Amino acid sequence: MTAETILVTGAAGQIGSELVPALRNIQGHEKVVASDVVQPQSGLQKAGPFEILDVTDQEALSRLIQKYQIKIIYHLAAILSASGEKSPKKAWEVNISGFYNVLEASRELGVKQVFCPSSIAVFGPATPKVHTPQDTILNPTTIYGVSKVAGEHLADYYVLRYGLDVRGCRFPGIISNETLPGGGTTDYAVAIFYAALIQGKYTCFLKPETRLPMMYMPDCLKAIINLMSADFSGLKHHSNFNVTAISFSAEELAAEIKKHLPDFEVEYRPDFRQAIADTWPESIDDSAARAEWGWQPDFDLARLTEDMLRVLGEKKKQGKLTWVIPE
Ligand code: VAH
Repeated sequence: MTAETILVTGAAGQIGSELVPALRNIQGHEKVVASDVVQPQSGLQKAGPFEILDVTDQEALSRLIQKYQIKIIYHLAAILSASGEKSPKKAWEVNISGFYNVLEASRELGVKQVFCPSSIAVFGPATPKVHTPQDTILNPTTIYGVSKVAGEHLADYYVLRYGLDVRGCRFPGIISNETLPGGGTTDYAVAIFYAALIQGKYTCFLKPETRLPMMYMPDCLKAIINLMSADFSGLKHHSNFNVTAISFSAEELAAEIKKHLPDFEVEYRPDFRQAIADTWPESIDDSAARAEWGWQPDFDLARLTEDMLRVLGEKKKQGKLTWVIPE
């Protein structure tokens, strides 16, 4: 049987820009259609099919699914936590109406599998902060978190009502070195590496003691690919698996970087994103993912830091490490 055709929405984003190449290596370049509302920074469109797509346009989405006979959708298009607080209406439209469009088009047009990431942003002030359980109180305080809770329930409705194979993970902060993230509260943990190499100093928008669950991109891709390969009939959860790899505070990350760059300095100047981070867990219980589909992360803080500085350091040597460090 020939490999089934995949659609990735939000392909120009932090996860999409690395998931598309990973899927193309597995499925074949012509079998993975990348899409986004903007042209990607990386060469995604040169390495295989790329389409401009606004997921809030249900007709355009349906036309794309029919044009390529899409059978699997990785739906990554979303407005993240910090950006969402600046534009709640747009966040709801993209995160929920967009997801509804994907589920409805999948049901109508014979798409077999849908992946949509959820987030630790579904948790809130009433959620246990340490070793946060799989099944617990979800009282998010951001529109992003609200949209992800709604998305989890919408996905499970499509599983129960229509038997659609929908899967998702509640990702922690994702750290990566391919495409700069945009609009996230955990983005400090990416920006700090660029600042360390470009300026030798970083102004962190969270307090030094702020501890959050995090994951390196290779582990994020591993989780997505492994979950989507699991036997659906063996899953008790579907759209909302807790997954994590590490938990660290901003000052612990800074100290790990200083082991490699001893002169690196960090100043802490919390902004509105501190109030968001304060509502999220410090650590996550991901035993359900480990039990139901064998989840197991590979990168700890030391290995992540070493790899980030190696890859970004190489880009710096080639004169390709550019980024406007927001003041
Ligand atoms: C954000 N990076 O900061 C995303 C993520 C857990 C946080 O969902 O909004």
